[in-house]
Amino acid sequence: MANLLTREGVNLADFPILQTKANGKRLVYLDSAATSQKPLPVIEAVQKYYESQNANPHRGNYELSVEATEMYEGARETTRAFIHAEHVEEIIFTRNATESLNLLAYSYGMHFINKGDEIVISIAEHHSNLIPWQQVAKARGATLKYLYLDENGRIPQSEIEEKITAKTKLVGITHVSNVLGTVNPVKEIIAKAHHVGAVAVVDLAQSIPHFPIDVQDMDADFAVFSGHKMLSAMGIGVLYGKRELLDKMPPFLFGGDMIEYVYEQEASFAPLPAKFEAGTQNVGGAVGLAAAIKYIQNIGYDHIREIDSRLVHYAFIRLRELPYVTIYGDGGAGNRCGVISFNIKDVHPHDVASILDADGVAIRAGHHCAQPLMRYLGINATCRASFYFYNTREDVDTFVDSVKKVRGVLGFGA
Ligand code: 7TS
Repeated sequence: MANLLTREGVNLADFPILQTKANGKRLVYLDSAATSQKPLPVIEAVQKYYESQNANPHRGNYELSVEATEMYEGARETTRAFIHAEHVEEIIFTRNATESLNLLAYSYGMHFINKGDEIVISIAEHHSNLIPWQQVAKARGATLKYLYLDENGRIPQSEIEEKITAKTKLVGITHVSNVLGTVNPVKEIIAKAHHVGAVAVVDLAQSIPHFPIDVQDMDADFAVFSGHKMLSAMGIGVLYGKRELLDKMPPFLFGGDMIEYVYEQEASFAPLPAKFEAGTQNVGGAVGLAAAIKYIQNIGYDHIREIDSRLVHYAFIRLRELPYVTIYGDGGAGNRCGVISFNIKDVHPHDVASILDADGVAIRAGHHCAQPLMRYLGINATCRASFYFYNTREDVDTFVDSVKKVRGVLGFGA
């Protein structure tokens, strides 16, 4: 195999999929905001689990089940340390960020938000952190309010000051926008939420692959993320919650593993975290998540940030040379994650994605599950290229060369 060490010292041989072809061309994968690719240590940890460690945890009294339990609970501790939660029982495993947010909507929102209360979220939320709160607001007679963005795609201070008030009972905010890549001032927003007595939910889905997270330093009441965007398999996600809040919330799902005693007409429930983990859990997923965390820690967030920034900056410079390209959000590559949303004059994003696909370049086109944001920006859809540390400068070159062909292919002048 060719030398697959990139200039930045990342071992691309760890990512077998990046050695495959798309439409006969070298795959240039620029859709990591949708899901990241998986390195061999993660794939191997999951395989090893199924080859030699698989059993239903918490149930059996035999060696294998004990081992599966240790693997599962070990992954919980690895996750706790990774996000700097205080207590291990504050880590609830779910399927993904979406399920974590629905758990919160049902177990917190439907019980602790009341008529006349206000829920505040940003207009840039992914539907997963928007529709659950819409449902809560409708069911409970509360009002859903939005923090709108300035022309650079940032939340102005005045929005935070004016919208989060004594009526606000819950603030939901994404750390990083999956469309604009902008990094929101979550610490400041959480502080303001606490100042008015509201709880704050932070969506870490797009930030945790790129930034070190400290939920205590942030002072988040709840935080959610998906494993699959940070190198692990699909089907495992996390809900973090402060213990005193999780303790007072009723269970979301009912069934096996989450009970203490069950009688014909009544049941009492297990303490955290089991209270929120009904049914057989995704142990292989948790094992893979722990391996992904170790992989990220071995590379180091400083290094990841450096590579991300260099790639995004370079892509910005090259795209901005093209007069027919509109880039959304902050015009600079400043404080943003590895996401660039753009459109090509007169060309539908789906056509752009298809033309790039023929060159082996995988980008996303559409509304990115953020229709209210699209409407706010006055567009229907964008093209989105998203980068991670396994991308290279050559990937950016191939991408931009392909973008340059688009208008010509469709018969437009330059
Ligand atoms: N929150 C944000 C900010 C996201 O970007 C996503 C997924 C989710 C929540 C939901 O994550 P899930 O794992 O539960 O689906 N975002 C995207 C995306 O941008 N393209 O595909 C999925």
